[in-house]
Amino acid sequence: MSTRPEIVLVRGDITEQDTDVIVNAANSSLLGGGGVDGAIHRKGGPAILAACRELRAGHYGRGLPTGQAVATTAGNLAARWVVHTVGPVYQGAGGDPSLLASCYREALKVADGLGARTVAFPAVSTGAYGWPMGDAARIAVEAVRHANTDVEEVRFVLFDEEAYRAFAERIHSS
Ligand code: AR6
Repeated sequence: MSTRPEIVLVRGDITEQDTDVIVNAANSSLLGGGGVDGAIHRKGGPAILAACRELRAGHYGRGLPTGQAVATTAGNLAARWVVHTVGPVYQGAGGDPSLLASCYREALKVADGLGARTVAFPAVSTGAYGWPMGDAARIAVEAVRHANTDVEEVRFVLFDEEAYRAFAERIHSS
């Protein structure tokens, strides 16, 4: 039976996490990029890109749509799987948060399908895609809190102090 996952905050580098799954803030091409995506491919090695290319050659011929998630091997990383999700690009105040919430929900669904119990997330969309950190933290924490999942621990891995504070405020304010 699903219970609410425990939420843990860590300041650090997501590629160093030993969770069953680490989530990649990818783009629709699944073929790599900067930020978290670049770090995961660099450290995880070529097996991840090879798996992404296979996905593109198969079911995801047109790429992974925004708000969805898909798993690959984690290559040389300590995690067992990488779950790639594509966050929305921030379109300005009043933008629709549902696609960003969907990234967290869908990644947890994929993790459930794998039998994963621990999942590490970065702050999706808050780098190259420009989503303001405080708002992104609110959306992420709410989405995880309301997710129907068997995952026992969700670890938000925040790269800098600003991100860590934004998530800590959200967790402690409600
Ligand atoms: N560990 C944890 N967090 C990190 C790390 C890391 N190693 N590196 C960066 N961050 P971004 P997005 C933080 O740009 O906004 C890529 O090129 C970073 O400080 O990685 O969803 C993709 O290919 C920020 O707070 O993801 C896409 O094209 C957060 O992770 C595009 O960027 C997310 O920043 C996706 O943009």
